[in-house]
Amino acid sequence: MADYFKLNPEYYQVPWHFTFKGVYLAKYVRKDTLERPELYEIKSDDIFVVSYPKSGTTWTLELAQLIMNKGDPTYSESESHFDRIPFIEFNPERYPKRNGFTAMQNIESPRLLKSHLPIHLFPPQALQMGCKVIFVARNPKDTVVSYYHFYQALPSLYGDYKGDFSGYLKLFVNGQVVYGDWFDHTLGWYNYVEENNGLFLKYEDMKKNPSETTVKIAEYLNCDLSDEIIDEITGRCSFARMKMSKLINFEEVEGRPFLRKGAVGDWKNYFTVSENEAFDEVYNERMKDSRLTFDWE
Ligand code: PPS
Repeated sequence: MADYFKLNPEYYQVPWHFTFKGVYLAKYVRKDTLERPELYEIKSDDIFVVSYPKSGTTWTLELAQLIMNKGDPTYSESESHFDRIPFIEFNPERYPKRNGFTAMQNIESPRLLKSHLPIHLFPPQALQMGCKVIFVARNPKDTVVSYYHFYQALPSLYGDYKGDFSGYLKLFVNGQVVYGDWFDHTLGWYNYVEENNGLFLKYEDMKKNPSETTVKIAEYLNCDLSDEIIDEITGRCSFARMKMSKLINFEEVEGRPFLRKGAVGDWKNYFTVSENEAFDEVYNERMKDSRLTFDWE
């Protein structure tokens, strides 16, 4: 990386951030369950959708929930996405109803659960019990662009980031954003999922082959669905339809839509040529021992 992404000493910090086991986090992530993950009462039939933020989590969760309900949208249409699907480590002051730890105790099994925790902070009993894990990853260039917008959309979670994209990219490359280093996060989960029969999805493949993605998730969750239901679920989870839904494209995001562009390759509108070259250098170095690859457009 040489010095290209070197942070200056006054770089932006989320005012309420903290670091736990090397990972940059913010206070909406519960500390007690990081320190004592055994507090989570995990059940062996729990199903987790895990990701680095801004990678297609909401999309994957909507697909999984409709699949688990065999295409019946009644439950998915009953309340907000964020109230239906517990986000296990989430504990926002502003939205107490969305406290994931409590919410996960109040839904029926099999429970569909969301987490952005890196693997070394994830409740280990869930892995020991063999819970199903779907990990969704997105190429890091589009991820950082989406995260940059999200920081600005939610000052109540991320503070008052007023810098430009170049400044944000530096934070991201240095792991100084909430949930930390993208490379460690993604590779940690990739290695686990590959070795332990999890399902590894890539946002770019989901965009390219949406029906195939629905089939893959259905097979992983042992749900035998007709082609008609697969098509119905895939259609309901299209970007256009999810963007229109008030239950998903939620209103609290301050003036910016949660579902923004939903595209592959938007990074080209943000990275300069030299940022792109420097990022590729970092990427090639950090990914050199992995078989994991991404599409960029
Ligand atoms: S979060 O807040 O971390 O859980 O966000 P996450 O859901 O992981 O990622 C948000 C980005 O995914 C896009 N998105 C979709 N793209 C295509 N199709 C569908 N159905 C879809 N649903 C969500 C969303 O728009 C965010 O990406 P950007 O690039 O910002 O648009």
